[in-house]
Amino acid sequence: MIEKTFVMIKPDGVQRGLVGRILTRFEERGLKVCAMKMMRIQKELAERHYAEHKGKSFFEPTVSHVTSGPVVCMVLEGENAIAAVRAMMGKTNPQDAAPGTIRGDFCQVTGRNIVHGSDSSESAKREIGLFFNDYELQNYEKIDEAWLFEQ
Ligand code: IDP
Ligand code: MG
Repeated sequence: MIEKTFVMIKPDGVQRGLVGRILTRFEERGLKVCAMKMMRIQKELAERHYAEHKGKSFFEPTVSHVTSGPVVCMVLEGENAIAAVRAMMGKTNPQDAAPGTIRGDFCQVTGRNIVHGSDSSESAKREIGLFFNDYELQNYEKIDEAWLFEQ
C-alpha cells in the first residue's frame, strides 16, 4: 500500500552534516519527497510531538535536544513507507541498530540517534499534521515511478 510518513533529521544530524547523506538514502530507495523544510522547533511543538513519552525519564532531555538547533522535516511517500523508513533507520538504540541502517552506520547512543520516523499510520497522520499544512504537501508524479512500480 502506498503510504506517507513523517521523517525528521534531528539537530545532531544537521550539525554533523548528514542531511544530504540521509536524504540520499531515502531518494535512492525511490521514496518520493512530498514536503521538506528546515525549521527550529518550539518547545510546545516538541512536547506535542513526543507526547506519548511524557513522564518518562528521557522526555525532558529529548525535548531539549530536538529544540536545540534546526531540524529538517519531510514527508516521504512510497510502498509501505512507514515500515520501510523505520527499517532504514534501524533500532532506536544505535547499539542494537544493524550496520547498513542510518542509526547503525552513523550513531552510537539513543539520545543522539539523528533521525525520527513515524511508527504507525496513526502516528504518521498525526505527525504530518503537526509539522505541515496541507498546502505544503506537493502532489506530483515522478518520472521513475513507471520503473519503480509494476503497472
Ligand atoms: P524511536 O525514535 O525509534 O521511535 P522512541 O521510543 O519513540 O524511539 O523514542 C523517541 C526518542 O526519544 C528516541 O529516538 C530517542 O531520541 C529518545 N529516547 C528514547 N529512549 C531513550 C533513552 O533511553 N535514552 C535517551 N533517549 C531516549
Ligand atoms: Mg517513536
